[in-house]
Amino acid sequence: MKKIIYIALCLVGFISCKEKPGEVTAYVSPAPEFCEDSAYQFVAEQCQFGPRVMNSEAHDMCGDWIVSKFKSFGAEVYEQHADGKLYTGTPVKMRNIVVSFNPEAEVRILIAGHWDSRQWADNDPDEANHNTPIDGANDGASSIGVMLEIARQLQLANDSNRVKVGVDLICWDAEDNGESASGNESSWCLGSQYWSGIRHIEGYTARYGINLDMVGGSNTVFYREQYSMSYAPAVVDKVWGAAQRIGYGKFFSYDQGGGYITDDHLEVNRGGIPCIDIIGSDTENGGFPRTWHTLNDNIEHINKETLKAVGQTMLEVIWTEQ
Ligand code: AHN
Ligand code: ZN
Repeated sequence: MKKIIYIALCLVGFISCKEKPGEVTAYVSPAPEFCEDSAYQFVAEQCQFGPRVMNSEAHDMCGDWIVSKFKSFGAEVYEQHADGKLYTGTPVKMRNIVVSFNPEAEVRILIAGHWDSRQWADNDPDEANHNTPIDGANDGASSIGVMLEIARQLQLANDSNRVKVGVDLICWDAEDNGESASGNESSWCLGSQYWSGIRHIEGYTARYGINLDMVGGSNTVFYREQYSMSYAPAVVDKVWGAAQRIGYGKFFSYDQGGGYITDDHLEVNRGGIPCIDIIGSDTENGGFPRTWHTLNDNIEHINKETLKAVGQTMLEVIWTEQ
């Protein structure tokens, strides 16, 4: 009987995976455990709507799903609907989704990512695919998948391990229909451009922001992006430091790489909130992930370990903020 109880206890310890057997760490994190299986499921569910390209039915339906999921995790949800125009001249109906936990808290952390997917696979090796929309499993759905799991953990921790700060999760629309390799910077990030000018709540601000982009790919590493280093070096230090502390230094590299990347974090910075970009690079060539803007950016190339590294680091940052 004793033996059975002992085995049962070991199993519980193992399944809860708070401490892996044989792993001795001096640091005990106050953060809950980020579940990468859950995040992966949220990525898969977005992909099942089909490509979430602007003005499409899949886009609208996935937007409704995102809103209802966040509400089910107990968040306050604001929506911004606005008219935009692609660089091609096409008018688009934009929808930013702003999700708040502890809306009354004064100290706030902003975490964001885009939920739309690109309408052209114009980096696909096969030119015949250049006008085909992409699933955007990594480029789009991965950030929202991580944010949904953060939200689920915030709700679960409500009774026993409640977080002290306010957390806002913003799902940007219309990020990914920019003009490639053109220098046409303002053709990207239409949703965050809009929000930067007109906030979901007048006068809204946050202590700092963290934008997530392509945070679920295989063969992925995160370098310190250069706009982030110029606008928000202390936030870069905080996030990369958190990652090293909990054992994800392999993913959050201090090597040179990344360069200056036009992304939603830039608009947040221009709006006066220091904001970094955690954006995936390919481990082999250091550029954008190999599936970037190709038809291969689908659920088959999503890696749970990458989701875990980013998600757990975000929980670490949230739960250690004073
Ligand atoms: C540019 O290519 C200039 N920026 C890329 C932003 C982006 C697109 N992130 C994901 N998809
Ligand atoms: Zn993209």
